[in-house]
Amino acid sequence: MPMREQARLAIQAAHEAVAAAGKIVVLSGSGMSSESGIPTFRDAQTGLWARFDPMQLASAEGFRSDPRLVWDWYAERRAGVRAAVPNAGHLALARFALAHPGRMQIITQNVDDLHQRAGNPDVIRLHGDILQSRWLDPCRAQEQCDPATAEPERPPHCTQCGNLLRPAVVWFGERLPPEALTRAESLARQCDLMLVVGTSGTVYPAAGLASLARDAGARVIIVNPHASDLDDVAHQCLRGTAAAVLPLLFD
Ligand code: BV8
Repeated sequence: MPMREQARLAIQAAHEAVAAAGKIVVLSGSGMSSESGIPTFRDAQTGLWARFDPMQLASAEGFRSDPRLVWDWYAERRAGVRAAVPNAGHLALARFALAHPGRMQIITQNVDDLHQRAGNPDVIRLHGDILQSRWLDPCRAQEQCDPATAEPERPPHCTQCGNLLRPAVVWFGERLPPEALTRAESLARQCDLMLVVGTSGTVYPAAGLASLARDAGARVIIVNPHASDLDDVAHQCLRGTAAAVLPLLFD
């Protein structure tokens, strides 16, 4: 069978799975934002960052060993997020979520805000928010020092107690927000269909949500132009990009 016909039938089968599903969960990774111009997490770091391992930079020890370097890496990524706009994939998901309240839940590993800016009313963020900052250590002052008053250095620090500001993301070796993870696990166990979009499936416990869904009887469909570590968990792998494929499934 010609490839084009195979691809058409695959999209048709996935479209039918979406139409038939009462409860849909979308688990997204950085590939979801790739067509908005935000580099994926494991793409070779560009320019200055090419010689650094993102796993090292995205860690508390990496930050403590060189706060300015890591702060600058996040500052550059923040600027990229602010300059980016939601792509056709984000918009297709948001349109569906708004047209079918309560039928689809986004669970994202991403730290950008593109699902939210596309209009999704309720996004579960497993790895935090790159645009927010919080204190590196618990504030010991009687009156909690206000992060907004931090001295604008790289990184900003507290003039009262010397605490540093850090990005409000979950670093490697840090616990995911318990309420977000618990809610995500519960939704994964209850859904009829899980779409896994733009993730290599290498980071846990987030990647484990696909197996939770599969083991609970959900259909699992991957949208990714390349192979991923979750391919053997999926019933179907659509070899295409988020912005090209998702509008075909949801519009
Ligand atoms: C924790 C925020 C424990 C920072 C990130 C088993 C169980 C539990 C933990 C572990 C475990 N095994 C190992 C661990 C430890 C570790 C881990 O998973 N390590 C891996 C790498 C081996 N996990 C942790 O440390 C987690 N914490 O477990 O804590 C604990 C318990 C109690 C008390 C204390 C501690 C924390 C993990 C969170 C790390 N933070 N982000 C930041 O962003 O700076 S993770 C980071 O990776 C991003 O959030 C990113 O989303 C995420 C996953 O990567 P992907 O999204 O998949 O991106 P990637 O580049 O890899 O792939 C992109 C994909 O897109 C590719 O497949 C590509 O083909 C595809 N693509 C490209 N273009 C497109 C596309 N797809 C569609 N369309 C396109 N256009």
